[in-house]
Parts: sequence; C-alpha cells; structure tokens
Amino acid sequence: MFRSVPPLCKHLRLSPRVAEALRTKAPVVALESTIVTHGMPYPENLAMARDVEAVVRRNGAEPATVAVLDGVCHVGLTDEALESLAKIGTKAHKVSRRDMAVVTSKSLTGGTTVSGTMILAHQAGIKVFVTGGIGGVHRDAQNTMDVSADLLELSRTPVAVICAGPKAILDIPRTMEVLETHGVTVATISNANNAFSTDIPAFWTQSSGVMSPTTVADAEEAARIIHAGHSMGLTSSTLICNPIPPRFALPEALINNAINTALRVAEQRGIKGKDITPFLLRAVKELTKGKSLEANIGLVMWNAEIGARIAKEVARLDG
Ligand code: PSU
Ligand code: MN
Repeated sequence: MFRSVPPLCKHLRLSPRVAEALRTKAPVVALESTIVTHGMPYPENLAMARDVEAVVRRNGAEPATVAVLDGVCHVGLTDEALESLAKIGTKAHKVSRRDMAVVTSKSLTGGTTVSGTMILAHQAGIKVFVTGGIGGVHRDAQNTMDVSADLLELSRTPVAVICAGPKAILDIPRTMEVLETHGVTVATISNANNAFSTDIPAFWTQSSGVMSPTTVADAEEAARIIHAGHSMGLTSSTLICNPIPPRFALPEALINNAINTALRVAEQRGIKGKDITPFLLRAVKELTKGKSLEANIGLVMWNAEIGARIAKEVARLDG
C-alpha cells in the first residue's frame, strides 16, 4: 500500500548512501534540520547532528538528514553540508510546508521542521523519522491561533515520527485534542525505562499528566502499529512518543519555572509566529544553565536508537 517508489520531485537530491538503502529496501531514518539551525547553538548543534547519525547507523539503519540547500531539497547530507548548516544557524530559513515552495524557487537555504522533513522524507520513500519534540498547540492558542504546522502534517503525510512528546512549552492537552481531531495515531513506549508511565511524555520530563491514547512495550510493537497503518492505506501518520531516559530528565519544578519565565519574556517582547519556539528553547536553556540542552541532546540520541529499531522492523514487516 505504501508508495515506496514515489515520483521523485525534481528538487529532491538523495545522497548516494540513502539512494542505495532505499533501492535495496534497507531501513532508513529521516532526521530534521531545524533542530540544527534553530533548536541548538553552535557547536553543540553540529556535534548532536553528527552523533545522531552515528547512533542511527550503529543501530542498523541509514540516517537521512533532510535540509534545503540553495533551493535544492537534500535527503542525506555530506558532513561538509551539515557543518555549514550548523554554522549558518538561525540565519537559515525555518522551512515548514508553507515555506517549501518559497525556499526552492528563490534558491534559499533552510533547516526543515518536522512538517518540512515529513514532506521530503515521504517524497523520497522514507517511512520513519526521528526528532526531539514535535510542535503543537501553543499556550494561549485560543487567542493567538498558534498551532504548529507539524500537527496538520502528521494528519496528512504517512511518515511515522519518533519523538519525546510535545515540548512542555506547549499546551499538551490541547495538542492531544488536535491530534485526535485530525486522526493521528499516537502511541507511547511504556516500559521499565519510564517507570511504567502511561502518560504522554513532555520532552524534558517523562510525564505530562495527560494520558496517552495507547501504549506499546517496545520498538517492535510500535512498528506493528505503523505497519498496520501502511497496510490499511491510511494516509495519516503514526506518532511514537518515547519518554526521555530518567538520567536526562529534568526536575519538574526547574523546567516549569524556566518555561513560565521564558513565556513572560516572550510576551513582553512581542515574540510570535515562527520565532516563538526557537526563542523559548533558547531562553529555557539560559534559565536552566544549559541543563535543558543536555536533556534535549540525551533524548534525541535515545529516540535515534529506538527509531532505528522501529525502521528495521517496519522494513521487515512491510517487505
Ligand atoms: N524539537 C527540538 N528542537 C527544535 C524543534 C523540535 O528538540 O528546534 C523544532 C522542530 O523542527 C519543530 C519546530 O518542527 O521546532 C516547531 O516549530 P513551530 O512551533 O514554529 O511549528
Ligand atoms: Mn507557530
């Protein structure tokens, strides 16, 4: 059912390794690049981007970092490209579905968000995508209407996303409502590693106080849900939430205080739209004296390990 050889968009450029992996139906894991350009400072962003590729490889899948470079949509980056993107940082564009045609037609360079990465991964025939946290419904969205394009992309693009939950800077109950409305399958990996929690994880912490619609015990069970969606021809995505490992999780009081302060400053400065998420991540990092960044890196590596295992099992089941 899943279109494994979609028409290649002429803007799409696959790295030789990714092209070969897809040709032989080997497991491939897409990785986003807004986390590199806008989510972390240099040089931590570059170290993280290299390490996450290494973790995917070590766990038996081919990493495919996605980005738009001079208007060309790359799936799989050279180390030089990764380095230059990490150095450009927030001067690069932040590319969601809305921005895709603009950056390609104007030959611009940008990091792809969850939304942008899903589009290009799907066009390339990749079924599994690992990130840190997804965007969602922002707090006060009833007034601002700020709902991340990630949520709508999850409803219409069948690329499974492995994350550590919606970022706690968001309104998690409303994020879950929007995911339900738009028919996104959501499962949380619940095992000894997260103290048997059945909650949706909240990125820097294991629990959000919001129950996950379903839980799975491990990567293999998660892969069976993804495979079932493919066999049924569902055109929506599966979101797998993989809680942050306890050794990286932040104390709730520390992270909540930082978030509340960051939100106040953002409001005072009138920061909104696509700038709000990068601003809040930066402010939370300062307020936690770098602890939130360490947690972010730790959870991404763990997602990469689980994501590679999921990709292997999905490749086996989809055949
Ligand atoms: N997760 C991280 N760091 C990030 C992001 C996610 O650990 O920087 C990025 C992702 O690219 C996500 C984007 O798609 O933030 C959401 O932005 P917005 O809230 O503007 O939709
Ligand atoms: Mn937004």
